[in-house]
Amino acid sequence: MNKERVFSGIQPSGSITIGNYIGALSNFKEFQDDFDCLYCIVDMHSLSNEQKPSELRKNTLDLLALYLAAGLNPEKSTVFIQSHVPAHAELQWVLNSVVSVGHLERMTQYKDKAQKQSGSIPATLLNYPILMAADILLYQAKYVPVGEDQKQHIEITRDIAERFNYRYSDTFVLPEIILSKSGKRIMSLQDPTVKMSKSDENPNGSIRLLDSPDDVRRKLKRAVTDSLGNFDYNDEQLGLKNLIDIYSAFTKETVEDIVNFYKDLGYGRFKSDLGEIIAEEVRDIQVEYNNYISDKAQLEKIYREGAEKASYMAEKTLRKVYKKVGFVAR
Ligand code: AQP
Repeated sequence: MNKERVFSGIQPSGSITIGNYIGALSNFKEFQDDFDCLYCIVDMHSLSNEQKPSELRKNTLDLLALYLAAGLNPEKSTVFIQSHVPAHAELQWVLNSVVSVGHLERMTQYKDKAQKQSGSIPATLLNYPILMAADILLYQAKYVPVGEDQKQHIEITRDIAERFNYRYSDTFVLPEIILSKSGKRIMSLQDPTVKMSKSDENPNGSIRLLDSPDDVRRKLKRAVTDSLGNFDYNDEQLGLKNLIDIYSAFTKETVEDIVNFYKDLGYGRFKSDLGEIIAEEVRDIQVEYNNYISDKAQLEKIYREGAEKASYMAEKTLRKVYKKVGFVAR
């Protein structure tokens, strides 16, 4: 029996954070045995923000090594780099024709990120959701494990698929989001009203998977909480609430158990314990990461084979799409 497909990706637009890890990467391996999984490093998406070429190249290979360090097995999952499969860009072009500019301009992520641009807004930022739809629809993926911030992008992907299917007859599977059980949205350690992001310019706002254990502890110590001194989980104490979410994501303990345990011990002890918990997990990941990143030949073999497998699946969908829209077959 054919297994259902899972697709997800992360942009190498910086060094990845524990937000990316909790919301996405740490969940990827769970699907490997029961689903046909494709995990992509979406380097083309990174061009929605200015990138230094040498950093983009480094971050892409780092992310591949981190995928492997986090338990992705290329024998089970297709692990590849987006720009190695031209069908992503080709399908995106076709899908442009079923999306209105107005719809793209109403996307929350576009509005947020456009506002932060100091100069002119690159068209890649506006078109980002169409490329993301192409990524998913190319592989007829049924499930997409992502963080909560991507919910609207999955909705527009379904919308695009429905419009295409309506106009040209049934072609695409409608994908569904899978949110991680704990920590759907991890917030900045310096401002708990904004999402923790890898492109955050404040180095203390996020913990990176490649941060040293000492940096992890230091950032935790500096994390913004409040002066109420009341160990509780609520919307008046957003900094503490976020740290409890992170604690729960790393330990799998319930919020209730965490609050009960720390309510008499105080913020200081809680932050210091959390620093140790994250530092330990990050250290384990880094041991694996170092093994992979030091073997460039092996990384190259993995991304080449991944691109070959992904291209085979992608081309099949693209041929079907080209035929339906009326392109003459080559
Ligand atoms: N703070 C977060 N909490 C939970 N999940 C998160 N994700 C991102 N931030 C958080 C999830 O990580 C996956 C990869 O995201 P992406 O790289 O494709 O883009 P993003 O959501 O824009 O991530 P960043 O870190 O905020 O990157 P930049 O700064 O480049 O925009 C997705 O599944 C996302 O939900």
